[in-house]
Amino acid sequence: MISAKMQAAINAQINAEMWSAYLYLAMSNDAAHKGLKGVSHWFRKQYDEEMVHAFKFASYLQSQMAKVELKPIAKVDTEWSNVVKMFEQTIAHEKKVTSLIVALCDQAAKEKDYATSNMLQWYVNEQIEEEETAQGILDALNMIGDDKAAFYMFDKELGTR
Ligand code: OFO
Repeated sequence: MISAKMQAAINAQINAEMWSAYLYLAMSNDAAHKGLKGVSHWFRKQYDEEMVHAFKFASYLQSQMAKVELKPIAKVDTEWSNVVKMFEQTIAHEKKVTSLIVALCDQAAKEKDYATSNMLQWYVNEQIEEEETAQGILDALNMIGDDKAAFYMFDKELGTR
């Protein structure tokens, strides 16, 4: 059984993961609206990943006989001036999520909650990947600059995710 404090913290993280999903769904919709099929697809997949993150936390709570409490999801932006802005926000957001995961790790360590610490290791690794992937895409975008043909290929490439 996990502590009430840990239960509340994981429930807050479920909300953060769902907010992330909502953010990426909004980016997917905006990209579709701008005619960027590949970018839209990439963010739609990212939405799926965030929902997996949320469900994984929910399953963990249930395995510990703890209650999942779904809280309201705060509003997200719905429009971005360009794809660079989307990925800049993605990186900033993932850095913030990483800090939330680290705070959960700190809490688990403080409580000597080894089961939760162990479960959280998956998220620690996942965050490394999320930040690295988003940074790689932003680096590619910066290389592309104003090259329309390269941007066309970039959009196609993201569509293969
Ligand atoms: Fe759940 O990793 Fe992104 O936010």
